Amino acid sequence: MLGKFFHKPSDELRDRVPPGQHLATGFPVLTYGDTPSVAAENWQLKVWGLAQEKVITWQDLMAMPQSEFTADFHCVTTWSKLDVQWCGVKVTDFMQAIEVDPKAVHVMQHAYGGYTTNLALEDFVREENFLAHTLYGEPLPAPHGGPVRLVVPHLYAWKGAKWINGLEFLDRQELGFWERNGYHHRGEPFAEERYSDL
Ligand SMILES: Nc1nc2c(c(=O)[nH]1)N[C@H]1C(S)=C(S)[C@@H](COP(=O)(O)O)O[C@H]1N2
Ligand SMILES: [Mo]
Repeated sequence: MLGKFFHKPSDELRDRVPPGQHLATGFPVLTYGDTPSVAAENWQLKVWGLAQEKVITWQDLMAMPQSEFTADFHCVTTWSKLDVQWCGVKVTDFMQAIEVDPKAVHVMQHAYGGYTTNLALEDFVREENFLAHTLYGEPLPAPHGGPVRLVVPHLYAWKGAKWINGLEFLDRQELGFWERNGYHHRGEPFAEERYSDL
């Protein structure tokens, strides 16, 4: 009886850790290159491509509906962190503020510092995806992508640009930084979509 009682939570935990991943202690920082320094009041997110061009400011973002999120985080370098707590704006709420052409099927995220990462539109516009500005109740620290980053919990964490500053809507798939450098175009952790299949 006792064994059964104590086994269940660990089975559940194990089910949430994708194959080939282990649980990290703390919250590691994974950045290619330098950490840009962007003050919240100077932060801007430009929308272009197959969308009406628009610049979203920090003030604009704060005026959108705010939500809390608890999400698991999986880095393709094999560490995962469960139940990360964030606040921010749901992508589905953000989409209400912009006008995207129905011909758009992909989106490229751009970031201060030049990082890019691509997403199919159906992987971008999902209830559980969000633009995060708060981590564990504190302003998102710069090393973790502050003032604003994207979080896409159902894919490996490289699919969320830290210091995000652009969304380019596209009528075809283009590859972002890691995707051009040997990583998978989609990156679903339970399917271990780690390395390029193209
Ligand atoms: N702009 C930018 N975004 C980025 C990265 C980066 O190097 N630059 N690294 C990606 C990778 S590989 C991961 S695992 C996560 C790491 O987020 P963390 O540093 O907050 O743990 O951010 C992703 N977003
Ligand atoms: Mo990563």
